[in-house]
Amino acid sequence: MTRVSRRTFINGAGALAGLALLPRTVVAGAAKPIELTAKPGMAQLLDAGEPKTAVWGYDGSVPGPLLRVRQNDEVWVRLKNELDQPTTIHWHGIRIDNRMDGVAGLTQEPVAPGATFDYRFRVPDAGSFWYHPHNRSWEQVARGLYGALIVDERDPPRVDRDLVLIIDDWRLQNDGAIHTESFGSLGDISHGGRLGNVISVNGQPYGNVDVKANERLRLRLMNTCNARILDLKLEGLSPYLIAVDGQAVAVSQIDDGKLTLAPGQRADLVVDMTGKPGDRFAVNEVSRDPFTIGHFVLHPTEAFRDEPLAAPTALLRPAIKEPDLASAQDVDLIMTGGAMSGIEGAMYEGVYWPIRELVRKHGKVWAFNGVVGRSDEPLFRVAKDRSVKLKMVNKTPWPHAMHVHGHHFKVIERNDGRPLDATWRDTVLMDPDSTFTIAFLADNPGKWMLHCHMLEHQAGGMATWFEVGA
Ligand SMILES: [Cu+2]
Repeated sequence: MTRVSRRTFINGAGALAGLALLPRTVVAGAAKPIELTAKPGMAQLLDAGEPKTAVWGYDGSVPGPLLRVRQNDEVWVRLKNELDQPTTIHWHGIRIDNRMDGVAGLTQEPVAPGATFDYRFRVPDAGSFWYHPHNRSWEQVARGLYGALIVDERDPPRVDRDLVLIIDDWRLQNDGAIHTESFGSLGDISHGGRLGNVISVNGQPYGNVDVKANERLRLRLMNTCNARILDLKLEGLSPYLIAVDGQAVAVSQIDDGKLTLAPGQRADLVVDMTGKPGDRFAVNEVSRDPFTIGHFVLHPTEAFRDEPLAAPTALLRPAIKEPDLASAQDVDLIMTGGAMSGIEGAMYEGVYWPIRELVRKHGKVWAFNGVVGRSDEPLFRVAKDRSVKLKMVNKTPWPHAMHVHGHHFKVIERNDGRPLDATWRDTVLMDPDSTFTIAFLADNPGKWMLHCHMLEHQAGGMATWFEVGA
């Protein structure tokens, strides 16, 4: 069963409903906390008339409430856990106070069922971020625990509408229920991760958006899939890329409308609905198993304006300090393991295991520098305000979405033939058998995760941490 394929056909024939807004927008920055309750809920992920899906969500909804705050303001969220297992919230991409980073067992104890935890932090960067658990995330994110955190610029660019589009995939049974038996399956862990068979946009079956000709949208695209790399194409449109992983970039026009988002990544686009009344533009996923995610549906008679607006100006440059490459601390990270990789064995919990036992006894298949998962010792320690040059060698036949906590980095060397750019990222997609060197200034003290954001790879061993001195 691949609903992903079937949906392509259904979508062409079905009635077009407008995409609802995210369930609830909460403006943070107040004098009292916003309560977010992690709890079970129901979502209509399949078409109307088909069964609903029992999910876990923040306030029971998928996605969770859209949190909105202005740059440099404070977010104060009181997480209440009404699940039957411990959880946390990680604020993906925020250069955050380490105590608020939400990594169970590293920056905090997991929040027990029935307990609460207050997350209180300032947001230094404007942009598009998201939040999700960092405890059993391969299960908790797949069940629907995620939401968007938008940090508004003090002087936001002029657009007619600002839309968050959160794209997720789900592995559902025919009765609409989440396929829970395959959580943590060795097949997923050792291959490309848990790939769903149903796509949702903002928790709905399709991302159809009613627009008018020459309307200008800011689209905040987010990939919250456990493991699916999204090769998106805005058919017939030429969006401007204005930010990546929340951070402003030099404005560039994407002539063919194509954009790749690995799990965890975000892109901000400014897109003009350059067409005539009645036109439709599909948003397609164009990789090996193509499908349609939604359409922009232009009003049949009315235009928003006669001509599209002029190209947008760039957002303010990120306030991130450049690393000093000459004095940087060099760190090597050798990534091994996975199916068809020929790894012989690795260290796990202080003991060397041959690969067969590692798999059979522990369900682990990946290693960083020969070590499976997070151990007591960090991958490296670095003094505060020293730069780090991290050379990541992917010796596996699989792509990986490498994510650094607490810092944004630049890719300063890559051997996959793609050009270097000045983009600040928190997550970077590495091809199989590729080598990337990233650099950042370690200016945020604390214990920070470095892991693959394909959540089954993370669970299967692709996770480590580093420590920035106080
Ligand atoms: Cu990976």
